[in-house]
This record gives sequence, structure tokens and C-alpha cells, in this order.
Amino acid sequence: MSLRYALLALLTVEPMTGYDLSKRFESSVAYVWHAPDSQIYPELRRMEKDGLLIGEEVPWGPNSKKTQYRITEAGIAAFREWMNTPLEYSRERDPVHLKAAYLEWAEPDSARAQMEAHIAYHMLRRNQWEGMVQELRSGTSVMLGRRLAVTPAAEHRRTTEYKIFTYEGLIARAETEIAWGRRGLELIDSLEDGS
Ligand code: VNL
Repeated sequence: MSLRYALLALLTVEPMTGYDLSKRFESSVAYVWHAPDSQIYPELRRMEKDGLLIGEEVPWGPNSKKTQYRITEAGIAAFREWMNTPLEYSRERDPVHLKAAYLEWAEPDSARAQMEAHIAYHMLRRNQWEGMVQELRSGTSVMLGRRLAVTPAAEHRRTTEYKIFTYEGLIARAETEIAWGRRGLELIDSLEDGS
């Protein structure tokens, strides 16, 4: 269900074709809420049926047309409603921690490799999010630039700061995962090397 709100968030900037939306999604919201095109396109059609968007045929090249999606008043209201409704939290469902609980069943080398992969994954993500923060802070984020262009100057600061805040939270979480992975490697070494 969150996907539709991620799409509505992007469409509050301007109307877009499904293709443009998917590209912009990839360079912004996907860092927070990943979804493949195979989910985005059907969701756009459902949102249109639900009256949150209208699809308009626009010229594309000399003799072709494309569907451009525009957020409706109902779409804006739905987004606002969602933003003002507290989330329901779901309890843990994390395969990494599930496996960590039974590492005594894994070969030490496999356990080490899996910890290394965990560290590598979170380092990659952390670095990407740090890049996003730098872009947002330096005013070089194309996506934020587009939003600010249609946002009153008095709201630029809050519009920007909440995006930075988001990535800072993800970075802090990634740092914790990296530290935990390193602790796991130490633990495996101390428990499995017969020392
Ligand atoms: C936006 C701009 C969103 C930059 C972002 O990530 C971002 C936006 C959630 O204006 O929607 O990195």
C-alpha cells in the first residue's frame, strides 16, 4: 500500500508519464521504498481507477501518444490523509537475524562469508545515502530542485530538511548493521577457531 503514496508524493510535483515516473522513482523514492516497474505500472492503473490520478493522452513525437498521469484533488487528499495517519508497526521478519540465531549450524567459512556480505551490502547503501545527503545539502539534487521549483520559498527549508533527516536515519541504521556484522565476524572467529 505504501507504493501508491510514494507515487502520489512524486506526482505532487508535476504530471508525468509512467516512464518518467519510473525514472524519477528510481533516483529518489526508491532509496527509501524500493519497487520494480512491474509493481509501479499496475499500481498507476489501480490509482487511476480509484480516482487518485487521471491519465491524459499527450502527444509523443509526430504521430504517437502517451499517457500522462496527473494527481487529482482526491489524490492530494488521500496523500495528506496518509501522512496524518500513524503507521501500524509489524513485528520483526528479518531473515538475517533469524539465521544469526542458528549460526552454530553453519560452516564457519560460510558464516564468515555471510557476515562479510551483510557488511558489504550495508556499506554500499550507506555510501549511496551519504551521496544523497550531500546532494540535498549542496542544492544539487535534481529531484529536490524540481520540487522546490513548485514550492513557495517559505517552505523550502522544511521540504529539504525532512529529506535529509530521512537519509540520516537510514545511514545510522546502516552503521549499526556494519558494526553488528563486524562483531559477528569477531564472534565467529572466537567461537569457531578452537581458541
Ligand atoms: C525527493 C527529492 C525525494 C530527493 C527524495 O527521496 C530525494 C522529492 C525520498 O522531492 O520527492 O532524495
